[in-house]
Amino acid sequence: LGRFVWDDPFLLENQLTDEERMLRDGVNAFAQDRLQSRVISAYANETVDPSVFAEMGEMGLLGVTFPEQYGGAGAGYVAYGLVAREIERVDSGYRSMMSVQSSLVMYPIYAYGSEEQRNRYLPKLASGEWIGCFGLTEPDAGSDPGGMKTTARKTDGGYVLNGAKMWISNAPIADVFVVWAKSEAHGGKIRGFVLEKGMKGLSAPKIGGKLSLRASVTGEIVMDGVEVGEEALLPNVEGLKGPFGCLNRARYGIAWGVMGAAEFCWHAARRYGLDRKQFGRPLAQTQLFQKKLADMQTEIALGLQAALRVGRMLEEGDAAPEMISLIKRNNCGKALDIARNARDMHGGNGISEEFQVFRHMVNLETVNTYEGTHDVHALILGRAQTGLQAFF
Ligand code: TGC
Ligand code: FAD
Repeated sequence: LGRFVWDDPFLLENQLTDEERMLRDGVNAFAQDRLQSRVISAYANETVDPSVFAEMGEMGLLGVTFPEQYGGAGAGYVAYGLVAREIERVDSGYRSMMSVQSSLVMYPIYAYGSEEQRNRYLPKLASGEWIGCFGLTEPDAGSDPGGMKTTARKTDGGYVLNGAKMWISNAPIADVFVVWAKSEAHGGKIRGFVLEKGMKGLSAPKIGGKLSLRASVTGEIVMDGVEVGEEALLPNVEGLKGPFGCLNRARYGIAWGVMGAAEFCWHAARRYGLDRKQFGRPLAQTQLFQKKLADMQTEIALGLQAALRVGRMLEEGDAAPEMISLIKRNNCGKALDIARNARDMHGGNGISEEFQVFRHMVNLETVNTYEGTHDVHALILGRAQTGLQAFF
């Protein structure tokens, strides 16, 4: 019979290539050294350090799946997932910064952009010299992005954009804005535009009072008659499948990332239970405590195995969006449960910043909501198995 490794029950390790393991070890060292050292104070003070992007860029963590010609690492989707897992083991906000840059900004420019757009933006986004954001959500269009009000009106030399985006990661510090708008010249269809900081009429005020993801900055994007040339339009996609194509990649990365946050919480709860004694014995020697640890171990092992499977299918070109909905929904929901239980298992210490499980728990509330809420992904899966549309 084979051996049982308690923290890697299905031997995920053996299912990775040497290159993937090497990359993972490098990201783990980077995240533990450079990100872990500042996260507690960044979160407490809600300070976002834009130099995190350049540091990630230097490590080759931005756009790992893109060809080297554009500054990427030419790696696969499993490698991308492993990067997300190691970064989110420290904080969901840092993973958010990485995944928006890679999947929501670099991807649409790579997949839907012209060669000029690729050459202008991708290398600087990959190095972290430029920071990107992705504007789909609006104050009145969240789960239903098709209800967006932002418009692009055709002019002689280009377009004029009007509208407002809400809850946009990185927006206040962004240099590059990928925004989605209904274009009159294209029959009201949704089109993507690449805007740049400093354009007249473009602003990105920070959203204050955030009690989650405080190490990552979130803002609005206000477009008040922003004039752009034809070269700002992403030429090769129209309709909602444009933004959804990006979301597929980001949601997939999140499915790995949240498992990193969950692993942190699980290991912390286990360690705490071994160290802390009540009623004359370690908490970890009680049946209830062990049951909770077993549930955490089970859900994480299953969640990682599912993410790996979808990653390999993405690499083979066989992954369906519904598979991604399934793992995004399940892994976020399970990670949130695990973080809440880990918080409880730490007793009073569980609410202290020092033990970090509370921060993970509150972050995961956002991760369960953004990129399609837990319930919206249920409706996507419900539609796929009944053929019935239950959104409206
Ligand atoms: P529906 O009729 O289903 O589809 C409209 C068109 O889009 C196509 N499509 C997809 N294409 C590729 N991948 C997918 N996953 C796709 N899903 C749909 C579809 O084929 C169709 O194409 P066509 O050519 O026929 O027009 O659209 P619907 O309006 O009924 O939408 C329903 C619903 C609920 C599934 C969708 O709107 C949805 O997923 N809502 C959730 C919104 C969301 O995820 N927002 C995310 C904003 S970005 C963000 O949160 C970033 S946080 C990042 C961070 O900080 O890490
Ligand atoms: P709503 O759509 O109003 O949903 C509210 C509740 O109603 C949810 O529980 C939802 O599941 C439920 N609901 C909605 N529709 C239905 C239905 N048909 N049936 C049953 N229940 C339903 N967006 C971007 O574009 N770019 C970003 O970078 C970005 N970053 C974000 C960062 C943070 C910190 C946060 C909090 C959000 C971010 N978002 C971003 C927005 C995010 O994607 C949206 O918040 C999310 O899609 C949900 O939209 P909403 O907040 O409008 O909620």
